[in-house]
Amino acid sequence: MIPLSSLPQRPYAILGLGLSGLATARALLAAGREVWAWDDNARVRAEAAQSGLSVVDLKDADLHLAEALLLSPGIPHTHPAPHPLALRAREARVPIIGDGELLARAMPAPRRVGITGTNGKSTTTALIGHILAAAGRRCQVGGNLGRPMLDFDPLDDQGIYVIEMSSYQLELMPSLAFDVALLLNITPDHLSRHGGLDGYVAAKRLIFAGDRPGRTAVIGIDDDICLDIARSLEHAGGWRVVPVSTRVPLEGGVFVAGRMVVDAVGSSPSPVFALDEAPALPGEHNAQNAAAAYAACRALGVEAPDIAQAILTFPGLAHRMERIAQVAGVTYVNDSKATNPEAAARALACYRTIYWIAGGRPKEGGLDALDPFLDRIRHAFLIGEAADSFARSLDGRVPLSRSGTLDRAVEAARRQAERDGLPDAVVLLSPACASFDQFRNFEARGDAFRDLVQELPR
Ligand code: UMA
Repeated sequence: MIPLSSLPQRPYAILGLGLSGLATARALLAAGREVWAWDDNARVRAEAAQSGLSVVDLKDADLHLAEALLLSPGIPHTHPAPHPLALRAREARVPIIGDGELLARAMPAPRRVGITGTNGKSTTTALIGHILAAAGRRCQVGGNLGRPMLDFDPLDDQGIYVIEMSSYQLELMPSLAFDVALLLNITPDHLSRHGGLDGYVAAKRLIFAGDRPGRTAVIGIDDDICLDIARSLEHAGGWRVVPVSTRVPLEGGVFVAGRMVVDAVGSSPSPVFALDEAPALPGEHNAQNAAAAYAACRALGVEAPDIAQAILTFPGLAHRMERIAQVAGVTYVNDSKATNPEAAARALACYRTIYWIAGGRPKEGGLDALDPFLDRIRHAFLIGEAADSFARSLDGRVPLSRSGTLDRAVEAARRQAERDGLPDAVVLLSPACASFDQFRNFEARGDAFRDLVQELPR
């Protein structure tokens, strides 16, 4: 936990008692600070009160007395409409900040790596943490990835915080400057929350807002928005900009040629590692993640061969194209985190002989995103509420059966994959649906898949 005893003594109002709000409350209380905790959900409030937190209805509190309103990242403060308590805080001239702001104020010395972008930021964050740990660096990894920043261990000036930053979080942390800031890519996302694309891009640019000596910006330049941002940072000066591309060779950057990551930051380009040797990083999107992580770790002084070695042993993130096992020549991959067709398409793009387990509670919109990859599917095994609608969409284009439940789907996929005996066969759980019809959440669905695979006859 981050020690917050250097912070001012006034009370802190906390709105939202999810992961980050509760971690903030714990850290402030441990530092002897007064906490006024509130959540709009009565059940959450009751649980917080039961755990000993002082629940205070912030609409009746005198916010002038508070040092800050600590806002959970998911709670809007501008668009589509500000939360009423954000308006009250503004009227009372109380700063609205997030947990990372307290981390920045309490722990100025350790180095910080911030990772943002529309896609790939969780994998890149975890990969950087993996490489740094393998290189013997003391680091703490979290942020939007799941571990709240105030749950981090305190570090000295040799330590490194590796933080995944969402656009929501970036708006709430004016002092959280980064020594190495990564912007991977930008495509439209969270638009209503940021009042449109311009607002979303402005939030993402905040990753470069702060000032730290010797700072490095690692920017994926394969989309026009990020390319513009890279150019404007270079033009403005103050940052060493390292561009990253999976599409074009770059002078002074890191790029991917074929499946080889090439370091062209120095005088002559040198190949550093082959992506095909990293089983947890399939697909073009992971090529960008790996190249960006490489550039960031070089900026932190890790030697190229050490990075190359560590990338090969990266286990990947749980539930995201997570390779579970190979049984009787068939590889089993858990991509339970793919809760919509776009995410499932990214997984289907990575394999050529797929026994696909899909379905659950369907999202709005169709399966069009999957069209380019349907010829890779040897058979689809459909489960959950989506089984009928998916079967109607895919009928005649993909051989399919309605398995109903995950256990039946795994068994049927195993039998068919083993019977076909094709090379590189993959049984892929990438549901393109939410899990709530049959599971508590996508993690429970992925865990159930892992258990089923581990019980398969070897
Ligand atoms: N709440 C209110 N009033 C509201 C809205 C919410 O009181 O008007 C309360 C809810 O009842 C709930 C709490 O606020 O109890 C939830 O807060 P939160 O949704 O902001 O989430 P946390 O649990 O604190 O988790 C946050 C991040 N969530 C969001 O940004 C939405 C987590 O990212 C992050 O892992 C966690 O902090 C730890 O740092 C998740 C996420 O979905 C993975 N991120 C988005 C994304 O990746 O697209 C940005």
